Amino acid sequence: MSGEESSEDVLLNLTQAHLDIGMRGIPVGTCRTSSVSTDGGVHYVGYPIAEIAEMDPEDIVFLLFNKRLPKPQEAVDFRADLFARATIPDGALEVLENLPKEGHPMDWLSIGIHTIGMLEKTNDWKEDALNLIARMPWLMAAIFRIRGGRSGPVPVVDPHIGMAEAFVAMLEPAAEQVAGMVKVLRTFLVLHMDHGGGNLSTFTGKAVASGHADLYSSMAAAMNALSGPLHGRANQSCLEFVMRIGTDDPLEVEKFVRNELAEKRPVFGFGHAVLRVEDPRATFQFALGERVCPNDANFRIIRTLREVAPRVLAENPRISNPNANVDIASGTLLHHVGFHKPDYYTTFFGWARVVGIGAQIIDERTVARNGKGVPIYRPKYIAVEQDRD
Ligand code: AMX
Repeated sequence: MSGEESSEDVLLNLTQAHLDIGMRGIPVGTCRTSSVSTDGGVHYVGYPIAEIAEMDPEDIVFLLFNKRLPKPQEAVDFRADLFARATIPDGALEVLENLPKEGHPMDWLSIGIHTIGMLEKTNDWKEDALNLIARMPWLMAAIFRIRGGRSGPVPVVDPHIGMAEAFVAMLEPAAEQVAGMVKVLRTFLVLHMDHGGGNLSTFTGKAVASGHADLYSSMAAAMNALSGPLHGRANQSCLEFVMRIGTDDPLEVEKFVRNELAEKRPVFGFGHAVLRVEDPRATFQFALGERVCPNDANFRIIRTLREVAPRVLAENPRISNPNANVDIASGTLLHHVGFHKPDYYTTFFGWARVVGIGAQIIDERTVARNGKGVPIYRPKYIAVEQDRD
């Protein structure tokens, strides 16, 4: 904007080329839970993600809701409150048992959230958000079990063992798989809980909530947004992509990457809309993989990809960030510990995001404008004149 130009002038002078850009970079609100910088990645309430990645997921829920980490007694009390909410409304299991198995697990997650809301919403934003977070391990386990052919009640597990721990226990995997699954899932949840305000699913959830749809309906909408292949479903696509490569030989990997680009297909696990360095969440997961599964076949491939792909992608000046993003390693880690079906990976992402989106909806609905809440979203679309016949 020049010195003399008012914001109204700028608006009047907007052209179609300024507008059909998916609102990239246009400020539309405020976010109290997290921020994303081009060189530092995501920070939760000011904490760089790598600093808190191995904390208990429950403490990060507290952080995002209360904008500070809990003191020791507060952490105990918060867990007690959260886990007391882990009751499942009658009828929810029956609805899930009757869903078409052909549907994507993300569709099940969205319908599951909607169903729990229909059965038990309180219409208090915070109560509903905390209740849903507490019920997510059960909902996730129910989806995994029913789709996997195990109908009937989900085993009753003491929720106090922790969110990730309870979900894994409800799945009843082989005893030797439990520790690995819990370790990778706890970190996955923390890394994916929030990512600023403008990503599509968070924006969608807040937009729907701005019309005073309830928390569950808003969250189901957010999950539908997350399910797209350009958004949350990229973590599924990324492992499928890695499996297609099938070799960790650097020359072969480079040939594969170049061929994908020539065929106009994305090199999954690289690039970012905001970041201009490797995503710290990718850096963290690579370090975790070196500890957990250094010789895993997929891990060896992504280790080579991390060396090769940025160099090849950087040859194209249009690509703003040729470095690894969060999706490069999460599927490999989940696969290694026993979650073998990539089409379920976005549900883990959704589970984690329920926390950040829930916290952001509460902020917009009950904190913004001195508690009055942000008004209903109503952006302006500029009409484009069409020729009449
Ligand atoms: N492979 C191939 N082409 C890529 C690319 C990649 N990894 N990253 C960017 N490009 C292309 C874009 O498609 C775009 O092409 P166009 O000019 O023909 O439309 C051009 O480079 C410029 O893109 P950009 O400004 O650098 O990024 P963007 O904001 O448009 O897109 C992203 C960001 C993540 C969608 C893109 O980098 C991509 O498609 N990556 C591969 C898929 C992937 O890993 N997705 C996970 C995203 C993780 C996350 O953000 N959560």
